[in-house]
Formats: sequence, structure tokens, C-alpha cells
Amino acid sequence: MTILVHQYDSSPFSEKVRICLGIKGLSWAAVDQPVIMPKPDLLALTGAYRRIPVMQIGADIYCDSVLIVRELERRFPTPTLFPAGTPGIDQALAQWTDRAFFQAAVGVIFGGLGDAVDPAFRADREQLSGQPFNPAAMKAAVPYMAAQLRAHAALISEQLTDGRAFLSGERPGLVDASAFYNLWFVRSFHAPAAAAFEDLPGLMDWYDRVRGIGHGDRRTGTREEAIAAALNAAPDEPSLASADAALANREVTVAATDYGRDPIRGRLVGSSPYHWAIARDDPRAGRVNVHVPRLGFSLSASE
Ligand SMILES: N[C@@H](CCC(=O)N[C@@H](CS)C(=O)NCC(=O)O)C(=O)O
Repeated sequence: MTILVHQYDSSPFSEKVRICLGIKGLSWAAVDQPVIMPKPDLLALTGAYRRIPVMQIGADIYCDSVLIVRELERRFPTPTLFPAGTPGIDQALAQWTDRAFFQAAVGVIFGGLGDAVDPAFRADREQLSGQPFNPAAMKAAVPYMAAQLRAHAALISEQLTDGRAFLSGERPGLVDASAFYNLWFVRSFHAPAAAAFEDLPGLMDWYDRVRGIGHGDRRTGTREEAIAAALNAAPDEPSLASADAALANREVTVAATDYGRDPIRGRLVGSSPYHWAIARDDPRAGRVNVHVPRLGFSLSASE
């Protein structure tokens, strides 16, 4: 079954996933979704989750890059995303790259762009985050954010001191994709801010090696194709962790806890220590199982 990635090209979290698809040499289809709401074709699949990227394989819908990467490794184990044999710590790295490191990248990009940011985008991101988009405050924070960005990037440079090609050694893995995408975001969208890190020893040679991995065998998919793929497939049979037996088939709500907290409603049909799977019926997409990671999400059961 085709791997569909709901994304847009400027999305840094999608770039993390695209590099992982490249490491594995997979064939996949990019289904472009709008950068701002509304996203009716995405929500037909996820129920409510609006963030990017989302991976779809038939009627199984995977939200959040953290879970997408885990599922890619489960379905397509070779070549591994964990070449050092340290999958736990490699995945834990997302708690650094997707949070403090990402915030520093966002700070230098949007602080640098200032009033040039499209008003519709600003309004959408205010709604997404629940925070006012304040160009003056963001501009004032640029020196601090640039210093933070450099300090994050310096950790990557330090890891490369012994001349290794990639962060885990001679083979690329998730840690490279994770560490790469914030630098890619800055270089792609506000190149002057990349001065904060481009001189760090070994960094740009490593950057070019990771960029050179590419995105695998990518084709363009359509949103109509994605809805039809869900409608014409049945979700895989999920398994439920024994710790969740009391919640089996109960109506639940899951939502991200940081931003974009729109609640997904359905029945709990699957779980593991890492994720939950929620079954829902959609008028357009039919029966789908929506998978979310536990990290960064909460679940509540209806009474
Ligand atoms: N923790 C999420 C974060 C995803 C995220 O913030 N994605 C951005 C785009 S890179 C987003 O969804 N922005 C709002 C939007 O596109 O509607 C993940 O790892 O996938």
C-alpha cells in the first residue's frame, strides 16, 4: 500500500520525515495540504488534528513526526533509522530538537522576517498557539534566539569532532534527520540568520551530507487520492496494551497538549507504551484508525 505523507514543502517537521524516507530509500507520495486552515481533506482523515506532517497508509492515519518515524521503522526495518543500536535515546532526542532547538529556529526566522509575515498566516498561527503574534517582541528577541540557535548547533559540531560522517557514526539515522531539519528551516526561510551557525567546525559538511541523502522516491499525490485510499481500505487490526483493557472500545478524546490541541474523538482500539489508536467513522473517508503518540498528547475517556 502506498505511503502518503500529508505535508507542505516548507514544513520543517515534514523535512525530518522526508529525510527518514530518504534514509530508507522508500517510495512515497507527497499530498500537499494548505499551510493555514481550513484543511477539510486532512480533517476528514484525522478527525480534528490539523498539524503537518500526517502519514497515511490505507485507512491508518499517523499523526506527529515522532510517531510517523516509529511506524516507518516498524514497517520497513531495513536500513534502520537507529544505526548505533540506541533507538530509545535516538527517539528521545526529539524532546530537544522539536522543542527548544525548534523554538530558537522559529525565533530567528520570524523575528527576522518581522512585518513581512503574511497577515493571514499570522492570524492562523495565533489561533494555533493561543498566543499573540507580536513582531516587535520577536524582533527584540532575535539576538537571544540567535545565541541559543548557535549553542544548539554547537552540540552537533561537537559530536562531529572525531571526523565521523554522521552523528551516530558512518551511517545516517533519525538523529541526523532530527538535528538537521531546524538548520534547514533557517537556511531555507531566512538565510541571513544562518550566520549564527555556519562557521561551526564540521557542521556544514555534515549538513551537505544529510541533505544529499534526499527524500527517497517521491511522487506527487492528490487529496482526492488520499480520501479514496482510506475509503477503499480497512485499517490494520490493532492490538491493545493490557494496561488499557478497561478502556477497550470506550469513547475517548485525544489531543496534543502543546499547540493545535483540537480534540480527536473516537473509540480506543489500540495502544502500546508509545501510542494510542482511535477508530472513527468519517462520512468521506469511512472507517479509519487515527494513531497518535503518547508523548505530547493526552487521552480522556467519556463517562
Ligand atoms: N510535534 C509535531 C509538530 C508538528 C508541527 O508543529 N507542524 C507545523 C508545520 S512544520 C504545523 O503543523 N503548523 C501548523 C499547520 O500547518 O497547520 C510533529 O512532530 O509532527
